[in-house]
Amino acid sequence: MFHAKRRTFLSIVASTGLALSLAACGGGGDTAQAGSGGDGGDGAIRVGYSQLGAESGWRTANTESVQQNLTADNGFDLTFVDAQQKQENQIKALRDFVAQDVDVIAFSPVVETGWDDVLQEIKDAGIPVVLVDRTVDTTVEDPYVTHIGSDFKAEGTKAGDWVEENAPDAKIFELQGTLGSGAQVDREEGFDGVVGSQVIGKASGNFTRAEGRTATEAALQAYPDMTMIFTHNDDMGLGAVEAIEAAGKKPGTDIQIVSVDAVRDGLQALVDKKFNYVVECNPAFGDQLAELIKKVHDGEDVPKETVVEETAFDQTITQAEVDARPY
Ligand code: GZL
Repeated sequence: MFHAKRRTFLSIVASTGLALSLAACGGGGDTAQAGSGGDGGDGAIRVGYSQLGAESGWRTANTESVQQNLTADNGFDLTFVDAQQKQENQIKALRDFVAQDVDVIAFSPVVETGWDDVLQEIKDAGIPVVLVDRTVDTTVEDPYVTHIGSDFKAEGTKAGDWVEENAPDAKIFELQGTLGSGAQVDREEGFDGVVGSQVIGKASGNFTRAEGRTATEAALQAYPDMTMIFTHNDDMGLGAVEAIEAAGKKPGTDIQIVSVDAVRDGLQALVDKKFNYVVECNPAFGDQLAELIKKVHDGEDVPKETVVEETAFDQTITQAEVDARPY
């Protein structure tokens, strides 16, 4: 397709430094675009970004980081679309980006599967994909240029290691994220790989506080002997705190809580002794994402995978440390 040839041509031109000479020679309709690497106008990189939703404190922080870095001043023309956690909304946004012939598509897939058709359409259009945060499971060959995000399995393993060390007799209810999402699948695999024999029940809270509370209310009835909840994110864990307290029990004591994300509200629960251990999942990688997109657009080599750096926190964390957190 012309688009594919044009885009391939431009990326070769840009990456071999021919753009300037073509611009000087006035080599045809695309020369300006070759020189500017964008829509021929202000030279900004036109990015279509499909964000999966606004379901959690982590997602809010991630959206802020992306929007604070993919700015006009930083050389971007960003179209940012929130899918409200609906895959069909993401697929529509991705198709719109193809129709708009953006320079780069970036998205965080709400679940791992169901992307084959649209990823093939994007590939046929010759538009490079930068995968952000979540992961995809697709039959499309080489569907994206690069992925930036966390190692979710390592996060689950880190949580399991703490439980193995500090609560080897715990009877654990696993409060899972959106079923079929990379974060849910891999955190479950990592955690259960260490202490799966201690898990007495599982249910999804879809990464939201409200659904985390509802799932925990049911679990407290179904598993009255639970002594711990492993929650795949802080928001569901905070919903679990509400359910545990409504049941007349003490979160962090009667029922310990191990969580993932380390947004400020989650760390505050740690200071308040309602959470017991929190594995960090860093959402603030918008600066790294911006640099990756620039390199992809300019046809420069990029790593297939960029894993963001993360740590973990226990109840030794101080209020001052929590107050100093950026999100
Ligand atoms: C993890 C991210 C997860 C967070 C949740 O990178 O995809 O989605 O852990 C968010 O808070 O909903």
